Amino acid sequence: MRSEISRQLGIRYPVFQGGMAWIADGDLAAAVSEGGGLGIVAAGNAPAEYVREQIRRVRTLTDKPFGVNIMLLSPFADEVAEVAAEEAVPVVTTGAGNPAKYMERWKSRNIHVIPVVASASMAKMMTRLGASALIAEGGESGGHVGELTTMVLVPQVCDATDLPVIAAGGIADGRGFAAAVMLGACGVQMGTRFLSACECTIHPAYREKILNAGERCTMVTGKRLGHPVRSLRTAFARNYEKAEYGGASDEELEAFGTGALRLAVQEGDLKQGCFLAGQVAAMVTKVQPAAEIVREVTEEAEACLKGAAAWLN
Ligand code: TUI
Repeated sequence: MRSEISRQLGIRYPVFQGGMAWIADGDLAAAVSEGGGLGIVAAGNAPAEYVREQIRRVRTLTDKPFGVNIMLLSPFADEVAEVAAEEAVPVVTTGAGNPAKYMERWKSRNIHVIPVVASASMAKMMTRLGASALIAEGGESGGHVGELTTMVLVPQVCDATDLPVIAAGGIADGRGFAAAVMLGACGVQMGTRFLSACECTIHPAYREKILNAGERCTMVTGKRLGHPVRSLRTAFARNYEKAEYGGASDEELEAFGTGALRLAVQEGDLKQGCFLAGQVAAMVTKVQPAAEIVREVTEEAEACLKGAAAWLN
Protein backbone atom coordinates (compact mmCIF):
# COMPACT_ATOMS: atom_id res chain seq x y z
CA MET A 1 0.00 0.00 0.00
CA ARG A 2 1.64 3.21 -1.20
CA SER A 3 -0.01 6.38 -0.04
CA GLU A 4 0.55 10.12 -0.07
CA ILE A 5 2.50 10.00 3.19
CA SER A 6 4.73 7.07 2.21
CA ARG A 7 5.65 8.87 -1.03
CA GLN A 8 6.29 12.12 0.81
CA LEU A 9 8.56 10.58 3.44
CA GLY A 10 10.10 7.83 1.33
CA ILE A 11 8.86 4.96 3.51
CA ARG A 12 7.47 1.63 2.29
CA TYR A 13 4.46 1.25 4.61
CA PRO A 14 2.35 4.20 5.88
CA VAL A 15 2.67 3.06 9.50
CA PHE A 16 4.15 5.28 12.22
CA GLN A 17 5.28 4.00 15.61
CA GLY A 18 4.01 6.38 18.28
CA GLY A 19 6.53 8.39 20.30
CA MET A 20 6.10 6.70 23.67
CA ALA A 21 8.01 8.43 26.48
CA TRP A 22 10.63 6.21 28.22
CA ILE A 23 9.83 3.44 25.72
CA ALA A 24 10.48 4.50 22.14
CA ASP A 25 14.29 4.56 22.06
CA GLY A 26 16.69 4.43 19.12
CA ASP A 27 16.58 0.64 18.95
CA LEU A 28 12.79 0.39 18.65
CA ALA A 29 12.63 3.30 16.20
CA ALA A 30 15.36 1.79 14.03
CA ALA A 31 13.59 -1.60 13.97
CA VAL A 32 10.35 0.00 12.78
CA SER A 33 12.10 2.13 10.15
CA GLU A 34 14.21 -0.79 8.95
CA GLY A 35 10.91 -2.72 8.62
CA GLY A 36 9.57 -0.06 6.25
CA GLY A 37 7.46 2.01 8.66
CA LEU A 38 8.38 5.27 10.38
CA GLY A 39 10.18 4.64 13.68
CA ILE A 40 10.02 7.53 16.11
CA VAL A 41 12.34 8.31 19.02
CA ALA A 42 10.39 9.75 21.95
CA ALA A 43 11.93 12.67 23.80
CA GLY A 44 9.34 12.57 26.60
CA ASN A 45 10.76 14.45 29.57
CA ALA A 46 14.35 13.44 28.77
CA PRO A 47 17.25 15.92 28.50
CA ALA A 48 18.37 16.99 25.03
CA GLU A 49 21.65 15.08 25.08
CA TYR A 50 19.81 11.79 25.66
CA VAL A 51 17.71 12.53 22.59
CA ARG A 52 20.83 13.32 20.53
CA GLU A 53 22.35 9.96 21.54
CA GLN A 54 19.20 8.11 20.49
CA ILE A 55 19.11 9.91 17.12
CA ARG A 56 22.71 8.90 16.49
CA ARG A 57 21.93 5.35 17.60
CA VAL A 58 19.15 5.12 14.97
CA ARG A 59 21.60 6.30 12.33
CA THR A 60 24.04 3.51 13.19
CA LEU A 61 21.25 0.93 12.74
CA THR A 62 19.41 2.11 9.63
CA ASP A 63 19.72 4.57 6.78
CA LYS A 64 15.93 4.74 6.40
CA PRO A 65 13.82 7.77 7.43
CA PHE A 66 12.84 8.11 11.10
CA GLY A 67 11.34 10.72 13.38
CA VAL A 68 11.69 12.35 16.78
CA ASN A 69 8.64 13.06 18.92
CA ILE A 70 8.82 16.20 21.02
CA MET A 71 6.56 16.25 24.06
CA LEU A 72 5.81 19.93 24.40
CA LEU A 73 5.08 19.82 28.15
CA SER A 74 8.67 18.73 28.79
CA PRO A 75 10.91 21.13 30.74
CA PHE A 76 13.52 20.38 28.04
CA ALA A 77 11.25 20.99 25.02
CA ASP A 78 13.24 24.05 23.79
CA GLU A 79 16.59 22.23 23.91
CA VAL A 80 15.20 19.05 22.37
CA ALA A 81 13.60 21.09 19.57
CA GLU A 82 17.04 22.59 18.84
CA VAL A 83 18.77 19.18 18.89
CA ALA A 84 16.25 17.90 16.33
CA ALA A 85 17.12 20.90 14.13
CA GLU A 86 20.90 20.53 14.59
CA GLU A 87 20.74 16.83 13.77
CA ALA A 88 18.42 17.57 10.82
CA VAL A 89 16.28 14.54 11.58
CA PRO A 90 14.00 13.57 8.66
CA VAL A 91 10.74 13.99 10.63
CA VAL A 92 9.61 15.74 13.81
CA THR A 93 6.29 14.92 15.41
CA THR A 94 4.97 16.86 18.39
CA GLY A 95 2.50 16.06 21.14
CA ALA A 96 0.62 17.57 24.06
CA GLY A 97 0.72 21.16 22.84
CA ASN A 98 1.27 23.73 20.12
CA PRO A 99 4.66 23.68 18.33
CA ALA A 100 4.16 27.03 16.51
CA LYS A 101 7.28 28.68 17.93
CA TYR A 102 9.61 25.97 16.56
CA MET A 103 8.14 25.53 13.08
CA GLU A 104 10.33 28.01 11.16
CA ARG A 105 13.55 26.63 12.64
CA TRP A 106 12.64 23.04 11.76
CA LYS A 107 11.52 23.98 8.28
CA SER A 108 14.81 25.84 7.70
CA ARG A 109 16.48 22.43 8.14
CA ASN A 110 14.09 20.77 5.64
CA ILE A 111 12.53 18.70 8.40
CA HIS A 112 9.05 17.28 7.78
CA VAL A 113 7.01 18.61 10.71
CA ILE A 114 4.01 16.46 11.58
CA PRO A 115 2.16 17.75 14.67
CA VAL A 116 -0.38 15.72 16.60
CA VAL A 117 -3.66 17.61 16.60
CA ALA A 118 -6.66 16.87 18.78
CA SER A 119 -9.06 19.28 17.01
CA ALA A 120 -9.93 20.65 13.55
CA SER A 121 -9.10 24.20 14.67
CA MET A 122 -5.56 23.19 15.53
CA ALA A 123 -5.35 21.31 12.22
CA LYS A 124 -6.14 24.58 10.41
CA MET A 125 -3.52 26.50 12.38
CA MET A 126 -0.80 23.89 11.74
CA THR A 127 -1.67 23.84 8.03
CA ARG A 128 -1.21 27.64 7.87
CA LEU A 129 2.14 27.36 9.68
CA GLY A 130 3.54 24.95 7.09
CA ALA A 131 3.22 21.47 8.61
CA SER A 132 3.99 18.63 6.16
CA ALA A 133 1.19 16.37 7.41
CA LEU A 134 -0.94 15.97 10.54
CA ILE A 135 -1.53 13.18 13.01
CA ALA A 136 -5.16 13.19 14.18
CA GLU A 137 -5.10 11.35 17.50
CA GLY A 138 -8.35 10.38 19.19
CA GLY A 139 -8.84 9.87 22.92
CA GLU A 140 -8.74 6.05 22.65
CA SER A 141 -4.96 6.38 22.63
CA GLY A 142 -2.64 5.86 25.55
CA GLY A 143 -0.90 8.67 27.38
CA HIS A 144 -1.97 12.29 27.04
CA VAL A 145 -5.43 12.35 25.45
CA GLY A 146 -7.74 14.91 23.87
CA GLU A 147 -11.56 14.91 24.14
CA LEU A 148 -12.62 13.64 20.72
CA THR A 149 -12.61 10.03 19.58
CA THR A 150 -10.75 8.95 16.45
CA MET A 151 -14.06 8.23 14.68
CA VAL A 152 -15.19 11.85 14.90
CA LEU A 153 -11.79 13.59 14.90
CA VAL A 154 -10.25 12.12 11.74
CA PRO A 155 -12.99 13.14 9.25
CA GLN A 156 -13.17 16.64 10.73
CA VAL A 157 -9.40 17.07 10.49
CA CYS A 158 -9.48 15.75 6.90
CA ASP A 159 -12.15 18.35 6.06
CA ALA A 160 -10.05 21.10 7.70
CA THR A 161 -6.83 20.51 5.73
CA ASP A 162 -5.41 19.52 2.36
CA LEU A 163 -2.40 17.91 4.06
CA PRO A 164 -2.02 14.13 4.42
CA VAL A 165 -3.65 12.94 7.65
CA ILE A 166 -2.37 10.06 9.75
CA ALA A 167 -4.95 8.55 12.11
CA ALA A 168 -4.02 7.51 15.65
CA GLY A 169 -5.83 6.29 18.74
CA GLY A 170 -7.67 2.97 18.89
CA ILE A 171 -5.80 1.39 15.97
CA ALA A 172 -3.94 -1.89 16.49
CA ASP A 173 -4.57 -3.97 13.38
CA GLY A 174 -5.50 -3.88 9.72
CA ARG A 175 -9.21 -3.44 10.43
CA GLY A 176 -8.50 -0.22 12.28
CA PHE A 177 -6.13 0.88 9.52
CA ALA A 178 -8.77 0.20 6.84
CA ALA A 179 -11.39 2.09 8.86
CA ALA A 180 -9.00 5.04 9.15
CA VAL A 181 -8.61 5.04 5.35
CA MET A 182 -12.41 5.19 5.04
CA LEU A 183 -12.38 8.24 7.33
CA GLY A 184 -9.94 9.99 4.98
CA ALA A 185 -6.56 9.11 6.50
CA CYS A 186 -3.63 7.97 4.36
CA GLY A 187 -1.68 6.28 7.15
CA VAL A 188 -1.82 5.28 10.80
CA GLN A 189 0.20 5.69 13.96
CA MET A 190 0.16 2.94 16.57
CA GLY A 191 1.73 2.96 20.02
CA THR A 192 0.24 0.18 22.13
CA ARG A 193 0.65 -2.44 19.38
CA PHE A 194 4.40 -1.81 19.39
CA LEU A 195 4.62 -2.48 23.15
CA SER A 196 4.67 -6.17 22.22
CA ALA A 197 7.42 -5.79 19.60
CA CYS A 198 10.49 -7.95 20.28
CA GLU A 199 12.66 -4.83 20.06
CA CYS A 200 10.60 -2.95 22.69
CA THR A 201 12.56 -3.04 25.95
CA ILE A 202 9.80 -2.39 28.51
CA HIS A 203 9.92 -4.41 31.74
CA PRO A 204 8.52 -7.96 31.30
CA ALA A 205 5.78 -7.16 33.85
CA TYR A 206 4.60 -4.26 31.63
CA ARG A 207 4.50 -6.53 28.59
CA GLU A 208 2.56 -9.19 30.53
CA LYS A 209 0.03 -6.56 31.63
CA ILE A 210 -0.54 -5.59 27.99
CA LEU A 211 -0.76 -9.19 26.73
CA ASN A 212 -3.30 -10.06 29.45
CA ALA A 213 -5.34 -6.84 29.33
CA GLY A 214 -9.13 -7.02 29.11
CA GLU A 215 -11.44 -4.78 27.13
CA ARG A 216 -12.09 -2.29 29.96
CA CYS A 217 -8.51 -2.31 31.10
CA THR A 218 -7.72 1.40 30.81
CA MET A 219 -8.90 4.59 32.49
CA VAL A 220 -8.22 8.32 32.23
CA THR A 221 -6.82 10.23 35.19
CA GLY A 222 -5.34 13.72 35.52
CA LYS A 223 -8.25 15.76 34.16
CA ARG A 224 -8.24 17.97 37.26
CA LEU A 225 -4.73 19.28 36.53
CA GLY A 226 -5.60 19.76 32.86
CA HIS A 227 -3.48 16.89 31.50
CA PRO A 228 -5.69 13.82 31.11
CA VAL A 229 -3.68 10.62 30.69
CA ARG A 230 -4.91 7.14 29.72
CA SER A 231 -3.23 4.22 31.47
CA LEU A 232 -3.95 0.67 32.58
CA ARG A 233 -6.41 0.41 35.47
CA THR A 234 -3.82 -0.52 38.09
CA ALA A 235 -3.45 0.19 41.81
CA PHE A 236 -1.61 3.40 40.90
CA ALA A 237 -4.36 4.65 38.58
CA ARG A 238 -7.13 3.88 41.09
CA ASN A 239 -5.23 5.55 43.92
CA TYR A 240 -4.53 8.58 41.76
CA GLU A 241 -8.23 8.84 40.93
CA LYS A 242 -9.12 8.63 44.62
CA ALA A 243 -6.64 11.41 45.42
CA GLU A 244 -7.87 13.47 42.47
CA TYR A 245 -11.49 13.47 43.61
CA GLY A 246 -10.76 13.08 47.33
CA GLY A 247 -9.40 16.53 48.15
CA ALA A 248 -5.65 16.15 47.51
CA SER A 249 -3.91 19.46 46.71
CA ASP A 250 -2.48 20.14 43.25
CA GLU A 251 1.04 19.78 44.69
CA GLU A 252 0.17 16.41 46.26
CA LEU A 253 -1.21 15.20 42.93
CA GLU A 254 1.91 16.37 41.03
CA ALA A 255 4.12 14.57 43.56
CA PHE A 256 1.98 11.42 43.29
CA GLY A 257 2.50 11.23 39.51
CA THR A 258 6.19 12.13 39.39
CA GLY A 259 8.37 9.21 38.36
CA ALA A 260 5.45 6.80 37.98
CA LEU A 261 6.05 6.27 34.27
CA ARG A 262 9.71 5.33 34.78
CA LEU A 263 8.68 2.92 37.56
CA ALA A 264 6.36 1.13 35.15
CA VAL A 265 8.71 0.98 32.16
CA GLN A 266 11.98 0.18 33.92
CA GLU A 267 10.95 -1.52 37.19
CA GLY A 268 7.60 -3.03 36.24
CA ASP A 269 6.35 -1.66 39.59
CA LEU A 270 2.74 -2.86 39.73
CA LYS A 271 1.87 -0.73 42.80
CA GLN A 272 3.42 2.64 42.00
CA GLY A 273 4.02 2.49 38.25
CA CYS A 274 1.86 4.27 35.67
CA PHE A 275 1.39 1.87 32.73
CA LEU A 276 0.37 4.03 29.78
CA ALA A 277 -1.71 2.12 27.24
CA GLY A 278 -4.47 2.72 24.74
CA GLN A 279 -7.91 1.10 24.72
CA VAL A 280 -6.60 -1.41 22.16
CA ALA A 281 -4.42 -3.10 24.79
CA ALA A 282 -6.89 -6.02 24.85
CA MET A 283 -6.26 -6.54 21.12
CA VAL A 284 -2.50 -6.93 21.56
CA THR A 285 -1.95 -10.63 22.09
CA LYS A 286 1.36 -11.70 20.55
CA VAL A 287 5.02 -10.81 20.68
CA GLN A 288 6.56 -10.33 17.24
CA PRO A 289 9.29 -8.34 15.51
CA ALA A 290 8.46 -4.68 14.80
CA ALA A 291 8.98 -5.21 11.07
CA GLU A 292 6.39 -8.01 11.09
CA ILE A 293 3.86 -5.74 12.85
CA VAL A 294 4.30 -3.04 10.21
CA ARG A 295 3.90 -5.49 7.31
CA GLU A 296 1.09 -7.54 8.85
CA VAL A 297 -1.06 -4.54 9.72
CA THR A 298 -0.67 -3.06 6.24
CA GLU A 299 -1.45 -6.36 4.49
CA GLU A 300 -4.51 -6.89 6.70
CA ALA A 301 -5.69 -3.39 5.81
CA GLU A 302 -5.30 -4.10 2.09
CA ALA A 303 -7.31 -7.31 2.47
CA CYS A 304 -10.03 -5.43 4.40
CA LEU A 305 -10.25 -2.72 1.76
CA LYS A 306 -10.50 -5.30 -1.04
CA GLY A 307 -13.16 -7.12 0.98
CA ALA A 308 -15.10 -3.88 1.32
CA ALA A 309 -15.02 -3.37 -2.45
CA ALA A 310 -16.32 -6.94 -2.98
CA TRP A 311 -19.11 -6.28 -0.47
CA LEU A 312 -20.47 -3.58 -2.80
CA ASN A 313 -21.21 -6.08 -5.59
O1 TUI B 1 1.31 13.61 23.62
C1 TUI B 1 0.71 12.59 23.47
N1 TUI B 1 0.78 11.55 24.33
C2 TUI B 1 1.52 11.56 25.50
S1 TUI B 1 2.50 12.80 26.05
C3 TUI B 1 2.86 11.93 27.41
S2 TUI B 1 3.92 12.50 28.66
C4 TUI B 1 2.95 13.46 29.67
N2 TUI B 1 3.49 13.77 30.83
C5 TUI B 1 2.81 14.54 31.70
C6 TUI B 1 1.57 15.02 31.42
C7 TUI B 1 1.01 14.70 30.26
C8 TUI B 1 1.71 13.90 29.36
C9 TUI B 1 2.23 10.75 27.39
N3 TUI B 1 1.51 10.55 26.31
N4 TUI B 1 -0.08 12.41 22.38
C10 TUI B 1 -0.25 13.42 21.42
C11 TUI B 1 -1.37 14.30 21.77
N5 TUI B 1 -1.34 15.60 21.67
N6 TUI B 1 -2.59 13.92 22.19
C12 TUI B 1 -3.32 15.03 22.35
C13 TUI B 1 -2.51 16.09 22.01
C14 TUI B 1 -2.82 17.48 21.99
C15 TUI B 1 -3.73 18.04 22.86
C16 TUI B 1 -3.99 19.39 22.82
C17 TUI B 1 -2.17 18.30 21.06
C18 TUI B 1 -2.42 19.63 21.02
C19 TUI B 1 -3.34 20.16 21.88
O2 TUI B 1 -3.63 21.48 21.78
C20 TUI B 1 -2.84 22.36 22.49
C21 TUI B 1 -3.18 23.77 22.15
O3 TUI B 1 -2.40 24.62 22.59
O4 TUI B 1 -4.18 23.99 21.47
